Amino acid sequence: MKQFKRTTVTSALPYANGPVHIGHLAGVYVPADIYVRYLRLRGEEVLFIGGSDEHGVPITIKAKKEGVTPQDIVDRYHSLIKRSFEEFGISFDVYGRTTSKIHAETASAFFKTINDKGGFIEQESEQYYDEEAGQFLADRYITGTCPHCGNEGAYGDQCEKCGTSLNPTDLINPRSAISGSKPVMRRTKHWYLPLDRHEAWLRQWILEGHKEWRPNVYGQCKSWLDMGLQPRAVSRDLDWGIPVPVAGAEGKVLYVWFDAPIGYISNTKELLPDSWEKWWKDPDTRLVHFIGKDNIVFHCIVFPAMLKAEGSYILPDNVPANEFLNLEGDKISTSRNWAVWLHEYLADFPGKQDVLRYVLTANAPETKDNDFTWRDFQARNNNELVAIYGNFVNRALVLTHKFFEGKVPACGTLDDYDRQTLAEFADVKAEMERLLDNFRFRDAQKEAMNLARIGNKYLADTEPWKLAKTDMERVATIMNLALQIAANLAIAFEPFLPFSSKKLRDLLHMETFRWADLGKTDLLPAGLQLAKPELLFEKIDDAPIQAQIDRLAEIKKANELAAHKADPVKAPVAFEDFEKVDIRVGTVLECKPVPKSKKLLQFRLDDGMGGRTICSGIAQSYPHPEELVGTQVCFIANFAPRQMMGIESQGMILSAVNADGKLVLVQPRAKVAEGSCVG
Ligand code: B3M
Ligand code: ZN
Repeated sequence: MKQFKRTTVTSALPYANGPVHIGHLAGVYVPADIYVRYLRLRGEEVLFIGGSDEHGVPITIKAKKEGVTPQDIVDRYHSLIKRSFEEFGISFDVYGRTTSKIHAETASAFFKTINDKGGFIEQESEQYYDEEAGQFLADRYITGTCPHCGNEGAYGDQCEKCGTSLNPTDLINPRSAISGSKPVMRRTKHWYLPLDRHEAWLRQWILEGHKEWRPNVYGQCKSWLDMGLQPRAVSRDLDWGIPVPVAGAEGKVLYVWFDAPIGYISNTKELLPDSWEKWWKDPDTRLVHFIGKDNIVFHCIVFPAMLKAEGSYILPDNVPANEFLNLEGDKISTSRNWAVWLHEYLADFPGKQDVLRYVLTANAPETKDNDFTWRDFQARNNNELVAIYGNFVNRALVLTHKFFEGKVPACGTLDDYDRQTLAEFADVKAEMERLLDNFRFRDAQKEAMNLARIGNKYLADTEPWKLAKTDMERVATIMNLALQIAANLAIAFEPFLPFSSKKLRDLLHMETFRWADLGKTDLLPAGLQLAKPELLFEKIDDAPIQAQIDRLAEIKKANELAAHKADPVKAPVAFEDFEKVDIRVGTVLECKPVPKSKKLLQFRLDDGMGGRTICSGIAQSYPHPEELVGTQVCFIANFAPRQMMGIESQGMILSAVNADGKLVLVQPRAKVAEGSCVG
């Protein structure tokens, strides 16, 4: 194996069009962070590059929906995402963004270099154009009927109902999502990266040269290569992105997947304007990309082809891509709100970053898709972090305070059991290294926990609290050894659980903190004063776990309603039964969010009968409730009043559930007298 001088680690740049969730963390950022922390602890030269991906069509769509600019969207989510990563201890050396000036310059220069070398082909083709809006339509901007399942809301690149990936021309009755008009075909010119020209060396480089890549990564590359590579367009007709930097390219921008990976380079430049090149151009530098499986082709085939075409860059040495993490058995989905968002997790479980890091690594989708469940989260916290690691460390500290005034006692003569215990953890370091070097973080973390198990068992078996009556010398030896194991744990867990490791290291007043010390039994000198014991982890009760499970159940129900899963139509009811429900019209006098509730709006209605208050769970569909004042709504007037977040709600306001889960108020088309009956 080639010896490298330094390592450049990148982690996929998340799209700045929404917050990040546990799937992101488990798939990319926690593993990358573990790896980087491990290398740093070894004293190696390493650089950890992150940043937001701020171009691309989904961002423009979101902006349009909200009536704001794409820049507003990326500003909002860039800071939210950056903060989430900081809070979870993802230790980037730089977290940049692709709307930065330096990125535009870097990406343009990169494009120009390839263009000057004749590395692109220019080609005209027919694409959908919206004559009313006066613009070409990205695939996502075209909707129509799916030819496979008949879904009328399919997109030009995919039908989300049946999952088939589509070309815009596959859609029956295509419509522009911008103006609603029927798009026409129009000729347009684009720049293509001729991947076919790169196929031969890519085959050799990956299929022969990188057999050590993870089977999922290698396998995906092989199947792409075996299908034969085609030229790929690297420009788009769009007004959000980096302008194509050549004459005759007005109104065209670089395709987001062309500029985004260059973002790794720009962000390095931003951090190290004078010395960035050695991290990208020196053959003694090892480049490692951490990504999710949906990004494999871009990092293993397209980006390497770009780097090669440019000519002055190194290629990735490894691309440890993960599979997906599911949530309670279902695929994580932003649009269905089926996710655990990092900022929400921290609001619900403050200070428990390491617990989530631990659970996500324990269930890391390294070789296959994996599942996150709240029950497993609770069990791993209570049965592993608290009962093994935390319990052992706490015992060691408490007993040292009890018997030795908190000072590390001197180690006497070891007996056979001590030696056996030492032998058990003698290979932890080598074993962890073998696993970490091969990106097997899940098993590496298991090894670290195993070390805690060894310590826990050692104290349980030797029972120093009993010996204290008869043999203090023996107790001193046992406690010395236990404390040395605790110090080892601070090192072994640092890459995985940095917050608790830091806490432990402070409790133990550890001076040196190096990977090289792992396995040593003289980390804490005799006589060293330790801090007062504090718990590393706390038990998590059923109540907060149940609250999370309930929240997901509610979301699932809403999603099912939205997907019309309630079909077929419910059993028939008699007219006199229907008549029992008294539906009326009222005018909104006041409408405001209910404090501490994400879902509820509080309405004050003129109902023609003296007025009433109703709470309705539509807050997420109506971000500007004050705009509803003066409009009319339909409500059920004869529901028994009920308490909602401490407010008495006198009825129910009617709304329809749209396919995207958004609620739309049912409102009379013309103004009617307050209190009018609906029927
Ligand atoms: N933003 C896609 C994603 O978040 C894309 C990654 C870019 S990495 C250069 O999955
Ligand atoms: Zn379909």
